[in-house]
Amino acid sequence: MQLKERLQIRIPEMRDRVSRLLRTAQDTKVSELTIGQVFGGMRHVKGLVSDISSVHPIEGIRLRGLTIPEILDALPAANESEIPLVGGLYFLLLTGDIPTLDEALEIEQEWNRRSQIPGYLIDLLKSMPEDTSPMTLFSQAILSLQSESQFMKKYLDGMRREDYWEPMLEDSLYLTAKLPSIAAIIYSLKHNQGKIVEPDNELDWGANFARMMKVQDKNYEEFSRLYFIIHSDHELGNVSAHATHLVGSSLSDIYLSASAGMNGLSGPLHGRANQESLRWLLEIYDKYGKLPTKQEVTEYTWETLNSGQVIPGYGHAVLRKTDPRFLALLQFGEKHIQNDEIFDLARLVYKVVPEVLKEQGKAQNPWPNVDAISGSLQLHYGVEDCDKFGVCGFYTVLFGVSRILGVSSNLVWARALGQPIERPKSLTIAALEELAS
Ligand code: CMX
Repeated sequence: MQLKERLQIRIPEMRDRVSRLLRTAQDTKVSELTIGQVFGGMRHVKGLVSDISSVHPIEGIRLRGLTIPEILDALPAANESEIPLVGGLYFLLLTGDIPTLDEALEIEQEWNRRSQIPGYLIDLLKSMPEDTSPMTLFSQAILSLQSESQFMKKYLDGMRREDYWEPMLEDSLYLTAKLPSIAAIIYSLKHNQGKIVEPDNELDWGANFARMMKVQDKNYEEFSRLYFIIHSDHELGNVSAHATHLVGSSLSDIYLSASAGMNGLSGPLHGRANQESLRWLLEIYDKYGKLPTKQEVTEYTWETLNSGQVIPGYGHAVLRKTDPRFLALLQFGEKHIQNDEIFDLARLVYKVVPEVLKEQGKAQNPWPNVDAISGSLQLHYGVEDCDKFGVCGFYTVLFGVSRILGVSSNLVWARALGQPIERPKSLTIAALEELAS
């Protein structure tokens, strides 16, 4: 496999760089910590290392050093597609190199070889109460594959530490290959009487997902590729990435680790914001029974803030400008979507909410993140977030499908570089009081 061969070259290079750093600069200070940061979710504390992505407050995410527009430009696309293959993104995340079309297609083939879903996973999902949340199903589905872990088998057989990354890579390919099917099965249980569409091995990851979702509009294939590329990673410190990394640091395999990450993604302040954001847009739309005016959106925004709630999809812990992932989706929608009042409302909200948040003066970042618009686009293609019981959360599953590409790449590298178990120190309040006195 070209991917594995490339990693066999990259890993020794990176090991050399890390051991040189540790040999020559082990005691160099990286970060100082204040009491405000200890109580403030460790914001801006530099305590993790990953080359896979980094978030700049103004430029936004860079995946392997490339901005979102650069990624969309640089990665290879198949046939007549405008949006690159997700397989190419996975190659880039894992190796740091922009793949050729051949290398991107090889990942797609590797995924297709591993795409079969075991019967027990489907039985498990079918056995759950009908009103189970989609993210609970998603996390359980990932966890249920744990008995397939090559890493665990080889670990128990006494594998050498420097070889850990290889079965981790195999497990990561095995899991990521199945994610589009797992998501589509969850959707079919919720919306299509559990009628499962088998993956087509001739199709790529994004197109296969669109097919299994039974979305009629062919453009959903392109949208799915875009969606899965832009949500894949957002630095190692965000909750889903960090939870996966933390659990993985105890040498838990990818299934145990990624399922923990997905439980973190389910929170309303993180990945669930995409469903909260659409719910908020639909509430405004329902209130006025039509596309509201700018004035009406302004009033509704103040009502939400005055009732002590946040405006979902706006603000960010790191970003201080409009999220480029938001802009990528906005541009896609403006090119491909006409006459959709919910998408138009998301665009109108973009004109209103930052001004209101600035006037309120609390949020450090009044600009939208990716979650402010993604739901309006999914809904345009007929993909719903909520089921007939009013249980919502399918959009967070879609975020998770993509995010596992990033967190699994990080775990392969954590194994390759022999990263240790994570164990920061906690202090009592009395200890902090003493420090402050
Ligand atoms: N609406 C209203 N108030 C907001 C706000 C928003 N969208 N964003 C921040 N604030 C408020 C905070 O609640 C905080 O208020 P208090 O001082 O009363 O506690 C104040 O502004 C300062 O917060 P901050 O430093 O700007 O933001 P944080 O780093 O603490 O939190 C985030 C970041 C994303 C949790 C926050 O902006 C938020 O709740 N946004 C809405 C939810 C959302 O969109 N989450 C998705 C983030 C992206 C992702 O992970 O997927």
